[in-house]
Amino acid sequence: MAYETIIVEIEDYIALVKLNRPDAMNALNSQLLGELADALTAAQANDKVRCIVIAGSEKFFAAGADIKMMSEMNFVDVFSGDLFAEETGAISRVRKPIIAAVSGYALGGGCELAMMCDFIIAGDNAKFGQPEINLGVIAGMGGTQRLTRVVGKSKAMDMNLTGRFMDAEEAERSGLVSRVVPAKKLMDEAMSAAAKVAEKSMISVMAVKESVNRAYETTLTEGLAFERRVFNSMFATDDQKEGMNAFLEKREAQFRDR
Ligand code: DAK
Repeated sequence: MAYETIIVEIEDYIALVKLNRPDAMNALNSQLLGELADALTAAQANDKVRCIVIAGSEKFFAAGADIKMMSEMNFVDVFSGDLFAEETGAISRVRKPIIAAVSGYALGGGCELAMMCDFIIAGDNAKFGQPEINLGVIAGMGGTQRLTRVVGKSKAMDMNLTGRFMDAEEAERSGLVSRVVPAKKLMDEAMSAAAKVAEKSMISVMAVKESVNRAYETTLTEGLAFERRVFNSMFATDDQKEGMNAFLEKREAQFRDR
């Protein structure tokens, strides 16, 4: 599929997906989210991809869902069409790890897209926000849910009720992002984090993703039981033998995803 609103580059087992609607600050419309879902689904099926990075440009990751598109919609359009549900469902089903590299604005749906990724690395110029309240609506792809689980009720309420933006330093302090780096070094940092992930056993990587995500879906007791079961199952893999033997033999592990 030829894409018009994203650019995909695959190299060294990393798929770099760049959002590319510069005239609208990468605002998310059905085409962009559809292409993104398609590219991520293809990356999931591609043996040459072991980690995915989603990025915008230096000034904006994405300034939210496309307000122009939404301004022409009514309740029936949004409800009957189940706006963005299929696309976001496809993104959430990707089992390979996804890193968001956020520089500049990540607002509304842009912040929510970053939170759909497995972790966020931010440039020191990043600004996160859920300003939908200024448009007379509320967040619709996780801004009241994922954000609350990540930063807690008080800050999530503050962000969603006032519509204010959070800078990179506050985002790191609140646990929204895993690291903040100088904006100029963001892509190097994100790509080198992706390269680190890409060299692990894909079985362990997907198991980590499943287990951490389970923490958001269940109780601590259930989550710990799930983690234990997954841990035990790792002992059925060749990569567990290889990883542990390589450590004892003081050499690099050669994982084969088996
Ligand atoms: N949509 C469409 N165009 C946008 C846009 C957006 N979200 N954000 C910016 N643009 C466009 C501007 O209209 C402008 O276009 P031209 O006038 O040049 O044609 C261009 O990008 C540059 O914007 P500005 O001139 O405003 O640039 P500034 O540097 O002055 O300001 C800004 C940058 C990011 C602070 C400002 O543009 C801004 O406040 N943008 C809107 C941010 C926002 O309100 N985001 C939330 C959108 S609502 C759903 C799930 C989720 C959602 C919806 C439904 N369902 C599951 C049903 C999500 C909703 C949202 O995200």
